[in-house]
Amino acid sequence: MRLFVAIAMPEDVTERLSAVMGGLDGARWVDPDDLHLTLRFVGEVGRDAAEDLAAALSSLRAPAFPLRLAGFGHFGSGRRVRALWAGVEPQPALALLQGRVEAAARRAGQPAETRKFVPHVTLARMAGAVPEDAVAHWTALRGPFAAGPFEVREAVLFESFLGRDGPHYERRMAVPLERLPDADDWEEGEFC
Ligand code: 2AM
Repeated sequence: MRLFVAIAMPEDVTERLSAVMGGLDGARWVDPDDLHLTLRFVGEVGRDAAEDLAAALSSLRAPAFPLRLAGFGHFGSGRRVRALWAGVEPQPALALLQGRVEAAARRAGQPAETRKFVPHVTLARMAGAVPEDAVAHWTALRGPFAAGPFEVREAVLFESFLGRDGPHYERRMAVPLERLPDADDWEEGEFC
């Protein structure tokens, strides 16, 4: 099975992102329900490796945190952009979570991820040769972009199915993040 660990986007952020998606020739837009921020791509693994990964993830501890999306970016350059994405405001707790997910993957026997972590939410992958100018034009038309903040309360292990209409993802396991007690959550009398 093909696995990755990610943060799913809440509905209001999905709506904000869907509102800007479209209008770029050659772009294959991600299904809004599938929008996510990848923490660790694992790739194709057998059942034993998947079970080891799930076990390592189940012992992961990290705090919940607020996350805000901001701006657009892309991978690839010149005459060939590969992907268009929404960026993420710097958030040390996100880097901490990503580091712990990476450590869990290593404990589960996965090879180290050598690429630098560039947090992003992919909006479109390019079907043909889409030049950087076209992407810059698309970005300029949309003006400044921000969404959230929203509270990241879990990391999710997803299974990816590659189909003719693009990939489709299913949740396999949720890793809850630790929330600091919020005054609003306390029941009356809890302080005795
Ligand atoms: P992307 O959004 O930048 O394409 C599931 O495929 C997720 O894992 C995608 O969000 C994808 O990132 C990410 N990913 C990272 N490395 C990948 C790889 N080598 N192949 C496919 N997806 C990868």
